[in-house]
Order: sequence, then structure tokens, then C-alpha cells
Amino acid sequence: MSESEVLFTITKEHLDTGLRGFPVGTCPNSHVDPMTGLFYGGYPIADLSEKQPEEVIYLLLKRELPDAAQLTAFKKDLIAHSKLHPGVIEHLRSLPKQGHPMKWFLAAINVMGMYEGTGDYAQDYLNVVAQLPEAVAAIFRIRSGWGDPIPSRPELGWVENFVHMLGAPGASKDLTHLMKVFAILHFDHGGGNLSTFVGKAIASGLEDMFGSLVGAMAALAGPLHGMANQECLRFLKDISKDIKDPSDEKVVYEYVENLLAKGGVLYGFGHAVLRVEDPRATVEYAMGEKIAPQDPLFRLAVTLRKVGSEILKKKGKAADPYPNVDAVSGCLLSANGLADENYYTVLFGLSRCVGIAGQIVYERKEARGGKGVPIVRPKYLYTGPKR
Ligand code: AMX
Repeated sequence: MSESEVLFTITKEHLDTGLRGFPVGTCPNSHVDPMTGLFYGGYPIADLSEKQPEEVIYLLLKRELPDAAQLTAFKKDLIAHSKLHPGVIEHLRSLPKQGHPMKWFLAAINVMGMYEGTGDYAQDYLNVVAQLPEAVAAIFRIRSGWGDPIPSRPELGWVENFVHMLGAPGASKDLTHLMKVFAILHFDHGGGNLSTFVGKAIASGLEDMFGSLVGAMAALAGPLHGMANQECLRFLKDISKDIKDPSDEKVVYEYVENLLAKGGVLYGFGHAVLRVEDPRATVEYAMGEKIAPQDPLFRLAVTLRKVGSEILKKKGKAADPYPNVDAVSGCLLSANGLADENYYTVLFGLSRCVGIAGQIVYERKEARGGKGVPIVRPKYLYTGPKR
């Protein structure tokens, strides 16, 4: 692109619209296309969903898939950085149980930074990516009362070790596979989603990686952003109380039509950028037919996939009347042993920190020929009283 090319013209109507669609920078790691969905390093997400998570983590950091030797070396590097400071676990033990798991997650990252922060974004990237699975598993175990944290075995693999450390009572045999796919689908989502943008903006003031991720994860915790996955499962559970047969399209149609007529929201549908079914949801529907085919909440999600879109299209308001990633992920997690939806945003955050940390490394160490993006400082127009 030529330096003076006009990309976007800002008019008054664009003000106070949440920077929606304003180009503000470049991102080589991932992007979201309205019609074809999410890409990592130029690869469509559906082509990556069955890879090893470490391959995809490497791709997001280096923008190339690793060859066998590179993958082995990268895995070794992650293992070498995986020891979580015991002080983080001690801190978690002192947190109030009534605090939401996302608040615990923010506390964990903050304390990790106090023990492990080096001030070097690339070094801290490795520390945070390698150590977060242990911190998140400890949050589950301590806060849920499942027992003491289970010692880490990083040689098992990034997700395999996480599932091992979770030791979830009632975990299905498919939980590791599900968590691998879930992690890959949630690693990154372009440069401008709220949590990623916030994390990069904080880092632009040269706050370190850990502090930047605390801010990013606070942004993710909002119900219109990352906490939507928790709300989506609650929504499915609520509907299922009133509907006997989750495959009965007529009854589900009437229920959703009534709900929307009363001003309700059809959770798991719609997107700020996409204008087709989210390809991540497509992967999850296919996976559900294999790992949760009889689960009533999954069957309800499948019925909604059809009738929800029909109703939203008929109403004509939603720009994207199709399922998003959260339409299905919760029922797959609950069917496979992670039944408490309060933890779903933490699982999302564990994965999304990988992408955000990678984008922070790019903005701080590579962008603008290595100079880094300067401190973020948009302009707000004064509309208060004139004296
Ligand atoms: N149910 C009911 N109404 C919906 C709707 C839905 N699923 N999706 C959009 N609409 C309505 C909006 O409320 C808006 O109504 P208004 O004009 O009266 O204010 C109108 O359709 C136009 O909205 P839009 O431009 O299509 O959506 P948006 O970009 O403003 O918002 C989103 C996108 C995701 C917040 C919205 O679709 C929504 O609330 N969906 C349900 C919640 C959900 O599933 N969130 C998860 C999103 C995925 C993620 O980021 N994790």
C-alpha cells in the first residue's frame, strides 16, 4: 500500500461508535474476513483445528508453520520456561471463593508478572505462554475445591499437561481432544478485537507483558466479549428447562420467536465482523456429532443452528444472523466434564493470551522496522460547555 493511500474517511457519524471498522494499524499474525472467517498467518482456521497446539502457537508467533526440527526445539523451549513460581499458587489459595474465576485469572497473571517478569517482551512471551496452563489448572482446582494442584508434567504437551493438571472429576475420554481444538480455535482473532486492542494499547506505554495481559483479560471478561461463552451455555440451559424435545424444530422456533419479540437476545448468534456462520462454530458442530451426539444441550444447539438463523433473517435486524463460536463451545465443554460455565471465559483467556502476547511481541519488537508502534493516543473531540 502506498503511504498516502486513503483507507477510510472519518465523518461525524463515525464518532462514538467504538472505533468500529477504523483501520488503525497492521497485524501480520491473524485476520478475520467477513465472508471466510478467521485466518492464522494466512491459513484458514478450519485447516489448523486438528494440528498440534504448539504448531499453531509457533505459527502465530513466527507467521510460518514449523518444520519437525523447529517444532521440537519450540516444544523444548516451552518446557524449559514452564515452571510456575510456587508463590502464584500460594496467592491463589488466599483469594475469596466468591470472586469470579476471571478475577482470579487477572490476579494470577498479575502475580506471575511480579515473580517472573523480565521486562523483555520476547522472554516474557515464553514465560507467560508456558506457565499459564499451570496457573489456570490451579484456579480450577483451588476455587472449585477439587483438591490441591496436580504437579505439572510439561513433557506431555501444552494442552495434554493442562488437562492432566486439571484432573477434572467426570472428565470424558475426549476432553483432551476437545481442549486442543478449543485452544486452537480461540488463540487469536485479528488485531482489533477489544481484548487484543486493549493489551497492545497498554503495551504501547511500555507496560510489561504481564500488566498488558491483565488489562487485556479484564477487557475479555465483559459479557459482550469473552464472557459470552458463559452466557450462551446459561441460555441453552434456560431454554432446555421449558423444552422437552431439543430436536423439535417447531417448538424451539416458537420459543425463540417469543423471546425475540420480548426484546431478548439469541445468544450464540451474530458477530461484529462476520457475515456467515463462524467457521469455528462449523468445526465445533462437526466435532459435537462425534463427541456429544446425544447430549441434550448439543442437540438443542443443533436445532437452534437452523431455526435461530431463520428467525433472525426474518426479523432482518442482525447484520450476521448466523451462529458464532459461542453457540456450541459451552455444550461441548459441559458434555465432556467441564460443567461449570463460570470457568469458560478463563479457558478462552488461557488460549487468547497466546495470540495477544504474540501480537504484543510484534508491535513492540518488530513493527515499524523494529522501532515499535508509538504510544496509543487517539483524539476525542470536546463537546462540553464552552465558557
Ligand atoms: N439476538 C438478538 N438481536 C440481535 C442479535 C442476536 N443474536 N444480534 C444482533 N442483534 C440485533 C442488535 O441488538 C441490534 O439491534 P438494535 O439495532 O435494536 O440495537 C441489531 O441486531 C444490529 O446489530 P448488529 O450490527 O448485527 O450486531 P453488533 O455488531 O452490534 O453486535 C453482537 C454483535 C455479537 C454483540 C450481537 O450480535 C449479539 O449481541 N449477539 C448475541 C450475543 C453473543 O452471542 N455474543 C458472542 C459474540 C462472539 C464473541 O465475540 N465472543
